[in-house]
Amino acid sequence: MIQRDDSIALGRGQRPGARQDPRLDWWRDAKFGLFIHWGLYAIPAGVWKGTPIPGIGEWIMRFARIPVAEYEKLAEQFNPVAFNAAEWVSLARRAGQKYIVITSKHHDGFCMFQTAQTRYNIVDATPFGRDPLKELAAECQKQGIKLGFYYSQTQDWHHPDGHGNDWDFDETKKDFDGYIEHYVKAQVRELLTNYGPICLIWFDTPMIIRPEQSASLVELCHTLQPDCLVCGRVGNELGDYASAGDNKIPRTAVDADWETPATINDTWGYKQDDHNWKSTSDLLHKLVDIVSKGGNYLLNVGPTAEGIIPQPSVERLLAMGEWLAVNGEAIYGTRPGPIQGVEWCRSTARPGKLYVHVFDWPRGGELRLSGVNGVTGAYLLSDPARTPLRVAQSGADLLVFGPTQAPDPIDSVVVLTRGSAA
Ligand code: JFZ
Repeated sequence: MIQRDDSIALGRGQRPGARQDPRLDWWRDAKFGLFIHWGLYAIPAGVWKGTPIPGIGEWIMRFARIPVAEYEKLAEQFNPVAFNAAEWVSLARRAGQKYIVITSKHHDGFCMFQTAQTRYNIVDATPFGRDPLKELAAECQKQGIKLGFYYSQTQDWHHPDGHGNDWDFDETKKDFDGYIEHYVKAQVRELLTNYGPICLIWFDTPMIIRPEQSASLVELCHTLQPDCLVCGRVGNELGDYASAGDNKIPRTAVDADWETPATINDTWGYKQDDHNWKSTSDLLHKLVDIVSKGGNYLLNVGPTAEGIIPQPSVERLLAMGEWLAVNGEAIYGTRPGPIQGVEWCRSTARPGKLYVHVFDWPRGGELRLSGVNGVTGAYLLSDPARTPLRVAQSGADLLVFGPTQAPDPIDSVVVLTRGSAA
């Protein structure tokens, strides 16, 4: 079952009808991205001193109230020698994903990039000594995938003035303004200066950030790289596009620029005990459901401390890529179609064509569609010969006569041509 929810925070630039900004054109067409949550939390992988810690893995420092002095030591062991930027980027490409968003700094404050603002970073504090974001940036350029950075601007449990750590630091004595002004801004500047073109910055959990602070972060990003998009979680209803709640899909089509960030299992950062993998069918249905409502799907993987993307994630992404290799025309560059609110199918559209995504193929292969008109022909997207399917009008409904067996067990796409496009 698809979980539905209407909780989309629409920012100023994202009000219905506001899909005008051409800087988002690529993003509106991309539909599917790879989210990567990777950091020191992959070492404990959900278990601290022998005790499994419930909840999402990248939150272990807070959930177990681990003191900075103890958590910091994880850096001395962090040596992900199996990390291979070319393989990660190639996985995204083969999965049919058009952009990658990776954690540059999550709430634990550990920097997965070289920064002059703290020695608490992967180059200076680990035996690994390499900058994986540099390597990913080079590979993304090479393989034609866009790269964006997740950056936790409000929560930082390592910085004495960052928000969220009340077990080491006294929240009332924090200079949060100074932290934003001198630390966060300096790091955003590094991220948007040292890694080539960055497609977006994915800020998160705005919490206590004030409107003028959110606004100045947006401005900083746009000044450094005018084409860099800013995720709505920068806070205070700002940013270039809206973010749905994690794993949440709106009930109906939303005429705004929005994205659903989602897990493949139940955690973002790697957890050794989380084997609750969603099926390929569920993941593809979610992608299609989201695209049919006008959104993007940012699907997460949590690599291990060795730098390996868990095999169950790889298998599912590749299976999605196989379906997309055949049916991508019904996803990329499309807009929501006219058939909405029907349980057994979804619809996407582009000028002259309407794509009916059939999740539950009807007995006998006879599709009854309401609310479509001007149809001049029909064929299965998976059929290279485009053998015409018989169509007939039945009152206000359109009937399409397909094969008796579902052409695809997950989503069979029927193309309806309209107007002059034959
Ligand atoms: C945040 C993070 O705290 C989490 O670790 C992860 O990075 C995720 C992608 O984002 O968690 C959230 C943020 C917003 C909502 C839920 C979880 N929300 O709006 O429902």
